[in-house]
Amino acid sequence: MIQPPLDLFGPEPQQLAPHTTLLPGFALAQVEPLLDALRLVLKAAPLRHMRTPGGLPMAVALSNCGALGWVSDEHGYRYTPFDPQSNQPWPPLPLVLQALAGRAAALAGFEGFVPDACLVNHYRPGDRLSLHQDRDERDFSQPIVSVSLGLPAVFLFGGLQRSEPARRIALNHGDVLVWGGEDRLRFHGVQPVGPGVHSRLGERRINLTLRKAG
Ligand code: MD3
Ligand code: FE
Repeated sequence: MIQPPLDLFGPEPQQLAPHTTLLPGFALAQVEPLLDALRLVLKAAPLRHMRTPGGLPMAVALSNCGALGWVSDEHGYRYTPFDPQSNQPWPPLPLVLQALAGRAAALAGFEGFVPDACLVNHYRPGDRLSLHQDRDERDFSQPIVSVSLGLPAVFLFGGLQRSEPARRIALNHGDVLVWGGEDRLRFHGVQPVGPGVHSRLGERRINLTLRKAG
């Protein structure tokens, strides 16, 4: 039997929509430096369950790094320069993460992307993120870059209206997704993470989303 050549770095970029590119395994070569940087970030700004404006705690635990961080509380959603838990600035955006996001964005056609905010989403098996739009950033012409680590997840890739049916797309450890342009305001979410133990991260999925918020 003829075998295809072994592709150590996964398949080619996948164009999911005109301005949405999945880069399978793009972060794999940087996982250890990323995790080292993340450890420092979470030591300074621990993961926490933020409350929705309705008062309910979110299933996903989150934190931030960069000049701006996203917070949710009884007053609503917003980006702030200070961690309300410590009244200190959010930890700086690690260079390894900023550089990875810049390279991924450029590959997807967004040159010169310089993020100023990175949300850290932490999922345990069973945790989900319901369908939403990301519209708290100032400039929707700037893309968002997401890095998935740990347990796999199925993300819901919807349309510009909540009522449109969503496609289901697998996101695996090391995958990077870039979306911008007309896809920037698509509804999206994450299905409940299935049970499992990832060889490096254990019983968790971590998603980093890099944004230009300010
Ligand atoms: C863009 N995070 O933090 S990122 C968020 O995996 C957030 O933690 C998710 O949504 C997570 O705001 C998803 C990847 C993603 C998935 C679907 C999309 C980005 C998308 C659909 C349209 C546009
Ligand atoms: Fe989102």
